Amino acid sequence: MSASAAPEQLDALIVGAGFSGLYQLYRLRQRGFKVKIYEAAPALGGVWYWNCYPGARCDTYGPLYQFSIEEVWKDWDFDELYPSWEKIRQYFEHADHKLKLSQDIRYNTRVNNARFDEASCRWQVETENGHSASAQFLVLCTGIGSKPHTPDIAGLDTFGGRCLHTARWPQEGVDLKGQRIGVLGTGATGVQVIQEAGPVAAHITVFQRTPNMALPMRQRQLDEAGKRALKVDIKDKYAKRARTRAGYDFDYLDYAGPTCAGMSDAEIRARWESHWQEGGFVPWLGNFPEIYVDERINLMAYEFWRDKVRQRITDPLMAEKLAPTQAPHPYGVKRISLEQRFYEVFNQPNVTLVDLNETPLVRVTHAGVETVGGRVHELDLLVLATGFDMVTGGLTAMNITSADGITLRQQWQHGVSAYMGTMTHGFPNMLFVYGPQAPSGLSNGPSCSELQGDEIVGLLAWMRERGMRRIESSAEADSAWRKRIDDFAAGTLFGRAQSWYMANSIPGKTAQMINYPIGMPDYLEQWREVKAADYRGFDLR
Ligand code: NA7
Repeated sequence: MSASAAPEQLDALIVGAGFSGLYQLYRLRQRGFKVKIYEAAPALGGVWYWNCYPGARCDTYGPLYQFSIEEVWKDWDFDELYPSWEKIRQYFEHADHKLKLSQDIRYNTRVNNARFDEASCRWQVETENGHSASAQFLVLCTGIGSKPHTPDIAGLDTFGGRCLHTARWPQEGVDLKGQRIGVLGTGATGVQVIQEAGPVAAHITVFQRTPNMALPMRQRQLDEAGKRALKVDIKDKYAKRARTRAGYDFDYLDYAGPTCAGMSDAEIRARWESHWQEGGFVPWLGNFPEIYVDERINLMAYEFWRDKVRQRITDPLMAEKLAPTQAPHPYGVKRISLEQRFYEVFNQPNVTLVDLNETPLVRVTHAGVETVGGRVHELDLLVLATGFDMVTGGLTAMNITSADGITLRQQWQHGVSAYMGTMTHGFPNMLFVYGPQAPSGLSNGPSCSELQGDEIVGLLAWMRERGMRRIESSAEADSAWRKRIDDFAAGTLFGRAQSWYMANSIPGKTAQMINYPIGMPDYLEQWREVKAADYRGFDLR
């Protein structure tokens, strides 16, 4: 792309071509807005462009991991219940073909700077490749996992082998066969890499800080009948997303019931047994709501999980590391991952588990990773499955400056306050979807992208109908929104784990509940109330 002299004039500039950005493009264009997406990658798909590491796959089952737009879903099927990154990329190409998205996307165009100009009431935007735009609205759709986190580890640059972050995996792939591989991190990504590399690597050394309370995925291949079965009632499934806490087509009401009060422990465990056979997120999102607030029920849930997992691990010492007797943190308040053969990998003779709490990492050397006591784990490939500066990182990575010269980074240096999870005071006409203080990380991604996205499209169309040009959340509304979230979270067990939900897994980040934890129905109810009061909390002109 060559630098163009005059700024591109737009009604709305969207940053990011993942689910939320593409949905905004499609819906705003339908409403007659002149709109473009600027996307850093050379293709659409958001995280699914960058995260092409071996085994990368979605933890949401296929029918719910799509747009609810009939034109797109009616002739699309995934070939597995939980689709791989390769298939999700093909899905985005299909959506592009159907909705003609790419004609309004500038690829290889990373937004560097954006500044609000009060006089024109427009955002002035510059990109890394020298392009510029002037837009009335800046709609940020950078997703929750677009800024990879590389920990500050001594000697990382001295490593003689290859070191790769999973979110910057080479597009041409990497042959893991016969290699001595180290994997740092056992989050959703680490689990997937480890179970993929296990069968082919010469040796794997897993560096674990916190055990993952992973659940059985119960993956299956889909034949034609299986694909057809998943399409039955699909419209009802999409409609139901607005009525469940996490934007899925099931909830605790479908599996556990509204409460476990009055049930014996044996009855509760019997219910969990059937959840376990169901697999996927059912033992988590389909569980009794008490698991988030009641320490006794939560501990029972942990012990149920622990005992199930330990049955699959032959070495008792290994079992104690992966599923400890004492819960490392409450069950379900840190992102649970789905696994297919993760625990069996640790029964292989070529797998070493290093407990970083027992033997902390000292440095990376030319040969590998050195832990306390001088032991060097020799490696050919070091995989950093160390995650992201989740939820806010993609937003604060851009130099976004308010009319008063305050950057978004400065604005949020002591934590985020963002009314309706959509705007922050001082940054007029800048809206974000599937970002901080919206359901986001506590919701299925496409569900939040669409349901919150519809509210934003509706808001911008409402303004246009009334000839309004400027919107800004009030400082009071921002603070009240943050308080609502903080107060709710304080009554739960979320604060008892270090996690990206609580924004405290990245050194230096202000600890706070960073998503909207009260559930999708409540979030949408807040929108209904705000709309009924002519968008109360927003200053509109
Ligand atoms: P996560 O879930 O943030 O996991 C990162 C992992 O890396 C986790 O196990 C961390 O341990 C570990 N980590 C991070 N920094 C370090 C250091 N300095 N030393 C040792 N270990 C470290 O990222 P993922 O990529 O797996 O998943 C992100 C989301 O993408 C996921 O939740 C889904 O929503 C999709 P910790 O647990 O903090 O002790």
